[in-house]
Amino acid sequence: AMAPSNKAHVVVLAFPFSSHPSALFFLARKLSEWAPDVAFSFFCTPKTNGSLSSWPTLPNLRIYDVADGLPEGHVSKGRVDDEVEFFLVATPGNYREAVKRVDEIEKVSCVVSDAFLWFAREIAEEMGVAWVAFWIATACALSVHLNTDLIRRKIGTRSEEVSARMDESLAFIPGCSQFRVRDLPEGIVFGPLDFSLFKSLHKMSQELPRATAILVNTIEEIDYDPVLDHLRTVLNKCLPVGPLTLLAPTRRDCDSDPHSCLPWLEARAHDPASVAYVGFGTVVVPPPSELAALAEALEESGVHFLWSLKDNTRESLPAGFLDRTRGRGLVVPWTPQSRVLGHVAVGAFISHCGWNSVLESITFVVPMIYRPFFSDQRINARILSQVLGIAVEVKGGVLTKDGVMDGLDLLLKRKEGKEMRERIGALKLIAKNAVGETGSSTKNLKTALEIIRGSAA
Ligand code: U2F
Repeated sequence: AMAPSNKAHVVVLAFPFSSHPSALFFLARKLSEWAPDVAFSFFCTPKTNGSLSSWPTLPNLRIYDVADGLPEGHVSKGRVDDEVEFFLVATPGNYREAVKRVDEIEKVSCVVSDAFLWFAREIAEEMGVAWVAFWIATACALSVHLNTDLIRRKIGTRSEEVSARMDESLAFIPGCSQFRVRDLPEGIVFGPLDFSLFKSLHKMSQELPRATAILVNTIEEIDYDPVLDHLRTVLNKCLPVGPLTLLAPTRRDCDSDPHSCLPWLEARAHDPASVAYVGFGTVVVPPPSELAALAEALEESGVHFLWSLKDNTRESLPAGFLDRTRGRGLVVPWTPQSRVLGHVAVGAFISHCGWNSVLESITFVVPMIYRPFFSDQRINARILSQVLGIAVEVKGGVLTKDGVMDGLDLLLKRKEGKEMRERIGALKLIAKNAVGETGSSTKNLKTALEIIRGSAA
């Protein structure tokens, strides 16, 4: 082994599912660019690390594999939950071993982790260094997780009692009066509370107050003050550093376009804000009946549309749909979403309200029609419609032909759509300022870097 140096060495532990690893990788890259004198070691599973390898390398950012816990010869059934389960069984041993190995070569001075990986606190403590956590979503979602025990005491966890209280407000948590029990993520008072990920998130809610700082992928001026104020009483330091997509604009060059979505959109450039973009992120699979209803709505509405649809769900489309809409619609398994939303032709976004998609809708000024499915998506949706006024729920809460057609008409044709676009335009400026040279997110990220670097002393 090399002689230990006094150089700061930060290990970054990523949670390997959905958009978590790429968000943390953005952050690690940004910090690496800002602090060329600090060594960064990024840890994730081999599959995810493989997908990150298309990024240009940085001399002070190295990538290491941790075991994914999958049994030998495991054949994926495409169910993320199974893979999460195997992965969690392998934790924290997989990260601990991998971190110990690099620590022997170059002394670790700080642990940065996805907030989901609560055991990073133990790993940091064993090495006598600070733990800084990263929360990928809103301050509101973070707050309801941190208040899991309180919510359980107030609402209960027996399904009969919870279902009777679904419409009650969460006003007993500061800043959360606009949310109802039904908006909560699964695993707090409803859903399979004994699912390993939910148990892990409960543990996270107990550990996060011990982190030196929590970075949140949100914008100080957009997420509300009462929620952030509350978080600051519970956490040692809470630093909004979003939107990461704006902080790392280099990503746009890496978003390749294998299915030629951009040239297709370019042919519609003469008609600004006329195309509907459909995308439900990386994990949601809408039920077949809803996919069929959505297809019918797109067909009957006559609008041009671009749809990011996983190949294994294509069979839910009505017979002949692709032929009948050829030329007017493009259905592909993956799009460079940021660049799509950034294209002038796109005017509406049918979305599940994943937080990254929400930030992209703001950044590229495209109003949403939403159909949230799980996790923090209902909370995000509620913020968009009740607080910010920049999105509409699909009528009835599930994808129906009439509901989707109505939403498309509102966003693409009616004055309400235009007004929403104006409101988003104002938010976009706020977001852009936040990541500008003297903006709040930039300042917070600099503070975070000082904390991360300072722990080297
Ligand atoms: C989970 O959400 P997802 O990862 O499913 O969805 P998003 O947060 O919206 O992130 C999807 C990202 O993938 C990109 C897109 C987003 O940056 O631009 N993408 C793409 O480039 N092309 C495609 O065809 C499809 C997607 C979870 F389900 C949510 O509840 C959480 O809010 C979210 C963040 O924690 O993670």
